[in-house]
Amino acid sequence: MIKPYLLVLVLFSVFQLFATQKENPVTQPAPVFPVPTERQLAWHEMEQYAFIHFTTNTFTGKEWGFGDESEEVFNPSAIDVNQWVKVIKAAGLKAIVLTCKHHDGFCLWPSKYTEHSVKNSKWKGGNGNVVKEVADACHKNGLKFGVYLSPWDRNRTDYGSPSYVEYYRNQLKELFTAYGPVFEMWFDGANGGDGYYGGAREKRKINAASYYDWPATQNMVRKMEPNIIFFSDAGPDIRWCGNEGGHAGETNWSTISTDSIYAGKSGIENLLNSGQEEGKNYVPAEVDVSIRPGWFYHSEEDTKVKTPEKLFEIYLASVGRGSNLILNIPPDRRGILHENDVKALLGWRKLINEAFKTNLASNAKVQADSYRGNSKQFAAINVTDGNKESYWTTNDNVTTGNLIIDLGSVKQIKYVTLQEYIKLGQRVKNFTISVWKNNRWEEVSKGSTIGYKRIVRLEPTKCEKVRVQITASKASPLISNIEIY
Ligand code: FUL
Repeated sequence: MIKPYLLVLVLFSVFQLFATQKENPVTQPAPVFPVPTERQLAWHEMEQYAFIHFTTNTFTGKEWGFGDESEEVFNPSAIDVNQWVKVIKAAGLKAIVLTCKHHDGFCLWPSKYTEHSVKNSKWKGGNGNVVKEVADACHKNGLKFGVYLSPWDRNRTDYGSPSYVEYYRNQLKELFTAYGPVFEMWFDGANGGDGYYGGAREKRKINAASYYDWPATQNMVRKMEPNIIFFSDAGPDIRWCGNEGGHAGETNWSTISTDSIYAGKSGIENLLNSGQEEGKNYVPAEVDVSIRPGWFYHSEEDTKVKTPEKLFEIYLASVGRGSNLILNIPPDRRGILHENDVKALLGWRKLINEAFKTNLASNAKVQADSYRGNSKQFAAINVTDGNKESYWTTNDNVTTGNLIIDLGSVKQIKYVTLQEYIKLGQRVKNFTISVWKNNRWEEVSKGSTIGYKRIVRLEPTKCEKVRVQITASKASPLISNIEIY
């Protein structure tokens, strides 16, 4: 017979246990630093947008104008930026980044700081303004607008001296005050050396690490546009992916240590392509590639426009590896996107729509081998609930785990999309995907990083269940989304 005082003790202990559990709900994992900023998170969600290269090169047939081109050559016969916007939107792209000034120094807006601009062209009798037209059309039609302002300027007499940096900053003031909001500022480290330079026609090399004093320029721009995303080889917000061929690294860390890299530094392409697992800064990669061999329109490349299939491969190697894609579509001499480019873009969109039409994992049953504190908040079901704010994760000391998605019946599958909850840092180092077939698990793919998004293409296969195994992670893995197509 149990003694009454013992019974009281047991009841009291049980009560205490519940009370402490109530006081200590399962907490979310600690962040793994560095973590993305709010503006980087918003940028990730854009996934893909357009690049537009348009200037005197379009009319001279060059890729890098020398800087001595007459303003008069810029004369599109039938410019229609609404056509650009319409096609770009239909292709699923979310923004346009425009070459407001390329290396030749010609400005697509009537800058008050130079004569080398549209104001001295024949186009619209010198009263035209491409930047304004494009910014207005974007903002009116729900696309974001971004600027490319080449730091290298082969036209300017004072390129290489401090006054040029002031000129560059003045132009940024013009652009950001008159044509905002601007979501992204694109600048590169290209400096081929020689140029017109106001008639000097010589070679000029600058010290890319110090000449432009980028931190001061960025502070100035950030004051005008607090949410601006700065692109350069080295960030600070997003980095170059290290090539212009359309592919982020198979292993792609959004983390990298930027203290020793700067725009224009050579020999860092591989580093930029894969990022660094232990990188001290969060600087995700952007993949820039042109739909044609060149960045500018050349009629002889009309037959060399990338096919929808090639563009689809690029999509998988960029967006499908956790980067954003900036796809260049150069307007022709009429000032519109060429028929062949339009056809390729729309064909590409169709391929994406077909491939990712029905998510077989939407609201599917999921099982995990373990989940954090056995709390519903971190259970497996969070990966198929369509809510990007919810995620599956494990206890602090557990850095591996598996999720089994039940498709309900045998289905043919070809793609698996994985997403980490990156707000608390990119973590996953390795994963595998297996399918349940002939009463056993068959491994069908393995990969390294996931990050914001990873799209895995499989040999088409039929199965009823799919298993995603996280085999290595920096800390508890946090998976917010799994889709299966
Ligand atoms: C490079 C430039 O030199 C090319 O002309 C092009 O603008 C590309 C996007 O960036 O660095």
